[in-house]
Amino acid sequence: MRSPMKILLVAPCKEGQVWRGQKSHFVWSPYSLTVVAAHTPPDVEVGIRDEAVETLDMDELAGADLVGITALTANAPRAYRIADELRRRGTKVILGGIHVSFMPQEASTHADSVLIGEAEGVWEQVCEDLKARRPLRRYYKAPKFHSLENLPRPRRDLLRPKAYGVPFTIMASRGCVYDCSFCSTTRFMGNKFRVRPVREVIAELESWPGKFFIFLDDLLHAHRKYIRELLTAMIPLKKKFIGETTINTADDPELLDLTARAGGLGMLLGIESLSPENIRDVRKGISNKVEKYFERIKAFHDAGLMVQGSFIFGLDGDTPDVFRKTVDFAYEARIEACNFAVLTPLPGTDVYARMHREGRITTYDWSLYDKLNVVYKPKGLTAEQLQEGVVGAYREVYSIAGIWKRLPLFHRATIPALLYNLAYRRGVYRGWGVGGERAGIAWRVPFRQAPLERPEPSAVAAGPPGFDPIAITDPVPGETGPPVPGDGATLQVPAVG
Ligand code: B12
Ligand code: SF4
Repeated sequence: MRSPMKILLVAPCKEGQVWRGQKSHFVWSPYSLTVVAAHTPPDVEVGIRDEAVETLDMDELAGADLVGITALTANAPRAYRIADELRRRGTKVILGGIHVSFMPQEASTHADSVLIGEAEGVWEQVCEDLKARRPLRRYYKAPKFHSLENLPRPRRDLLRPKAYGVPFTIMASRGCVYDCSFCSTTRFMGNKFRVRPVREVIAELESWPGKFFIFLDDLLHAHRKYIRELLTAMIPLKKKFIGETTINTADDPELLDLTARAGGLGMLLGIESLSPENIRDVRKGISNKVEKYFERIKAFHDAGLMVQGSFIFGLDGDTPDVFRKTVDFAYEARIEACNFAVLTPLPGTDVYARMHREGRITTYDWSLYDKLNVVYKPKGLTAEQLQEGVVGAYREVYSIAGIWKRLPLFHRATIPALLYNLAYRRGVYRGWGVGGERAGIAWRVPFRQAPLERPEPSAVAAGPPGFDPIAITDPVPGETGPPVPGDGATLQVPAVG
């Protein structure tokens, strides 16, 4: 009898990543691959290998019938290196995930096959082709967004939960009705919310004996009726969670209260900028009213929820004083945790399309597209000011004095906020990989350090192969094969703005 087909799924971790091989709060279990594994037919053996927590055994991978590798933009070069090595050894490789979905032609130079978009309903076809020993198609792509009902349970049993700082993550909904210019979620997951049945989410949460988990939903509170139902059903579970939502959720204090009663500890809010012009420019004006920031953040605090404020530096309206103003705002509003992101032209976003068109992208080294490195020419400040500024802002808010100034006092969130800040501080002061191969240097030296080297724009190629700035399309018409059945909305291909 022939032994079953074996597929190994790999989560790569980029070189120099400070959390690689560590059990830190920043190491979350790889939800995407547990989802892909769940759609693998039962007669195919499947395993998950996560480079964040283990060293890849290339001999083991080379022995599989197929290796599937996931890739965000920042770790795409690492994914490609693993893929190249395996193909050199004669192993079939398929790439999937958000980066390769927007850059399929680039990806296909490193793999036998590329799965574009979500895997549900398409991965089964890949497995069928493999089992039938048919040649894999160059591209697989679902013609429609798949329904989120009756999905198989993600295969978390293939992971070692003890290896992770955050062993359990879950997604209750996909898609986003907004379309911020720096984000590709709407294009990747659709501009309508798709939600999973409440009972299925609850059953999944009940299967996890641990207490703490993270909602991966981009916009947890978007579908108000649904989230009320879900949060209400969660109360008896007595779990604790954090998630992500928009700041205007504050206008519904009852919902914030329900979130806290359901176990919510805090919410990540995309505050993005203190400048109304920037907010308008990035198309976030519907949810973000700059003049209401203080009162809205206070509403989260009043409900007993911590706020993790996410800010973008380097927007076209930013000038060198943006760092000082933002840090002071974080103190004044007592934002318990701060994320500072360098504006990054990620494939699939309008920012990418515009920067590329304007010739402002200074490197296509994807490993630097981690929102900590400057990869474009900013407008109101220099690349060096931006690079130094983000490092300086991080160092300041996560200094002991900076943590003290933001910590909620005499509040149910005081201890969790302190622990979170200390963990974050460790990441900040250990380097986080700013500067790619020069990982950590910028972070260890005083704030005003020499600018990082950047290639001259003239040295930058016209763009990577198959460059298509924002659309998920059939890269080569006809090569994705016949449509795969699915339901839900059709994958939209927005006009290039
Ligand atoms: C969890 C998460 C992380 C985790 C990832 C690790 C982990 N173990 O989970 C952490 C916290 C480390 C992380 C870090 C970062 N993240 Co992040 N993250 C997410 C988040 C919230 C959820 C990802 C997820 O599980 N989605 C749910 C699954 C079901 O969707 P999926 O991952 O797309 O997988 C589906 C398909 O893509 C496909 N698929 C995926 N992989 C594979 C592999 C194969 C073989 C196949 C066949 C199919 C396939 O099938 C899946 C099921 O349909 C997303 C937001 C989002 N909406 O996805 C952002 C997101 C992926 N992150 C993003 C970014 C920008 C980052 C950071 C650069 C900075 C940051 N923090 O914002 C860093 C980069 C880290 C690094 N150096 O590599 C962007 C990615 C944009 C891009 N082009 O890369 C996203 C989309 C957020 C956004 N809206 O902009 N992130
Ligand atoms: S940043 Fe948030 S609100 Fe804006 S499009 Fe992305 S997921 Fe939606």
